[in-house]
Amino acid sequence: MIDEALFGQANALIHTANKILVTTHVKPDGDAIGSLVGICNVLTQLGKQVVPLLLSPVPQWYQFLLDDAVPVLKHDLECSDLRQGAYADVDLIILVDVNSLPQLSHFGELLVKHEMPVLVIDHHATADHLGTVELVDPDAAATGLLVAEYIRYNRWPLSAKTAEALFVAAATDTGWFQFSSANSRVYRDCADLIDAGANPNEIYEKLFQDFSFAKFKLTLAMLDTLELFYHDQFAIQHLSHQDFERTGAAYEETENLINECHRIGSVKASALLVELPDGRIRGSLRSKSDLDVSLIARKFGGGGHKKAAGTFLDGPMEKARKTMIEEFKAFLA
Ligand SMILES: [Mn+2]
Repeated sequence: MIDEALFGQANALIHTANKILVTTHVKPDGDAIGSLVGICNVLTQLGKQVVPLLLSPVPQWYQFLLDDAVPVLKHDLECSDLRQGAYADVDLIILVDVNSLPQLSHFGELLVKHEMPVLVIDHHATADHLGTVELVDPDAAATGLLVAEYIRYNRWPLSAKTAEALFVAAATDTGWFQFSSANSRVYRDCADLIDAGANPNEIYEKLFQDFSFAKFKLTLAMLDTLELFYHDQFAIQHLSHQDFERTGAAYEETENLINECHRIGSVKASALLVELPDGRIRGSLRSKSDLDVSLIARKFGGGGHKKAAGTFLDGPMEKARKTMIEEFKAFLA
């Protein structure tokens, strides 16, 4: 839970601000986008000028959350554009679902250069303490639920659109309530969001029953590489650049694919290695045991949570694969 005094400090920042820039981490997931939409909606209702900004494109299956397209840095505008046009005279920055510089890419470089108040709303354990005020609770299952808590504290009206966005945040960060993070607090908060207009059945169809055929073919390619180690407790799989070209799937379409192998009873932890167009390897790590995969991610400059973490590794694929198999040995062999 967040100290109420901190909510008061966050309010002070918001009340004195005229134009607020809201952003989130690179490769935004459901929690990132849901939290961003939620806080933007509420601030707009309060009469604030709000300028959202994304640091990577939104995966197609989250598009339904956005009424208007949100500009993407390095795609729709350059860093130098952030001092002019719609982004001129910003006097407060809000970061949701992120408190770490590497996760902010080019925006992080700007952030450290300029003296501007920053409000952080986040639930990650890894923190660079980027905020003037930080609403941070690593026990929260999703940042979206911290946004919901902040709205509730202020008794700000919760629209159906906002409730839907925050429900998506909670539902996706808990693997549709399957992870151990889905505790009674999550269900209670989500019940409130449903009462406010979120429709779980509709959201489920939009998120999980709307795959492209290309994504399905990509899943097959990934499963074809699946290998188990250490008495079948560690699962590793990979996707090459060619797999994306051949199937026509987009890079964003790997989200949640790693979880498939956790349906195997013996599997306690897993890695999915994805070869990027520039030759780097993106490693996603998952655990469904006490094994803390963020420890492994951090060794390579990455980060995340105990049960879900990520990092970049040097290529080629075979080298990255051997490195990961070796890293998990200490935990599972
Ligand atoms: Mn999150």
